Amino acid sequence: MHADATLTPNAQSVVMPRWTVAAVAELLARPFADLLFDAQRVHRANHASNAVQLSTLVSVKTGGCSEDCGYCPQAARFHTGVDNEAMLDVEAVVTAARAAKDAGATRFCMGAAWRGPKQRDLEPVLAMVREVKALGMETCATLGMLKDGQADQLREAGLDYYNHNLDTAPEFYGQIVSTRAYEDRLATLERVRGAGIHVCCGGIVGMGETRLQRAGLIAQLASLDPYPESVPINHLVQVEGTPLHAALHGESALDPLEFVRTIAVARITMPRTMVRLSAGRRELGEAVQALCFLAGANSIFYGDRLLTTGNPDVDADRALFSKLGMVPLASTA
Ligand code: SAM
Ligand code: DTB
Ligand code: SF4
Repeated sequence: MHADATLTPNAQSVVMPRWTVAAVAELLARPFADLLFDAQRVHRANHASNAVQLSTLVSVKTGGCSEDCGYCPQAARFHTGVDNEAMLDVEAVVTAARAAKDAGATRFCMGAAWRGPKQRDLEPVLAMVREVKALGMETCATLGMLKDGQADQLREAGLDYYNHNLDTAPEFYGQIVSTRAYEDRLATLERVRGAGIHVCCGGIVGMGETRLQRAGLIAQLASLDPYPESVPINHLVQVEGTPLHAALHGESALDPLEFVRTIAVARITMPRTMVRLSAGRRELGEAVQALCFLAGANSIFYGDRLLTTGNPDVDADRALFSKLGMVPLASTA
């Protein structure tokens, strides 16, 4: 597929072509129709056209987080109206997973508002993973930074994917989060890979980053070796009380076409990955989402809630798929 000069990254290795920030920035700057055309071509060469993978999220431990991620309603230090709740019990999670499966989701992702799990926190999550896996669903968890051995325990329990986002370019990260470093994220991703768990890793756009910084995020993701199996691209959901809410930050929302470009570039640089249209779908509306699918997105978070914020309801998504002639992807579990 790299025969076309417009799709050629700066190859540093025969096995894994490396994408430089400059090469990704060049892609982002292409005429919109050319970019989408190439993204759709890469998409069709690597995936079923018109198929969308459905992942449902549940927050198994909400709020009270010790970290200071500027976008996040669950950080204890921001006054967002999200309370520090107790962990859900295993039965409640299994009930939610069964409902998600019945609604057509193939993957179930369990999220926790932690810097990382303590061993006593991990035990109930391992039970959740075992039971959700037993339903015949793909399992995913996002629990923050993992210590040595924790990824192996998750793998043994039956975890298929671990979500851990790089979120933005390395040089912008310090302006968004101060309680941990980019390198900490990369270290957890290595532990996840080392344990044989599939990597789900993406980021957020619309946080006031420059286009070059968006290119920096995509270049980082595409240069992970191998690149992630799933790449969630979130559009910042501005939550009142967080530092990145416009009222405090003064940032205007990102141009939706720039969001579509980011999706297209993720597709081109990571041809085989599942590009997930993630947070912010409600705000994007149907037309922009349709452009995102054309740009190569082939997965969504499906269900009425994300973790603490809203998502299009299941009926609205079904109606959208029907309008677009799209069909849910069958389970690969
Ligand atoms: N605490 C764990 C961690 O930070 O890795 C897992 C849960 S955390 C909520 C998962 C991801 O949700 C973040 O990395 C970020 O990409 C996304 N996220 C959180 N708040 C968001 C918001 N307001 N808008 C868009 N994405 C958001
Ligand atoms: C991801 O990249 N996005 C999801 C999931 N992984 C865990 C989370 C989005 C959270 C949006 C804000 C909220 O609902 O709290
Ligand atoms: Fe905590 Fe994760 Fe939110 Fe950061 S993104 S404040 S680590 S829940």
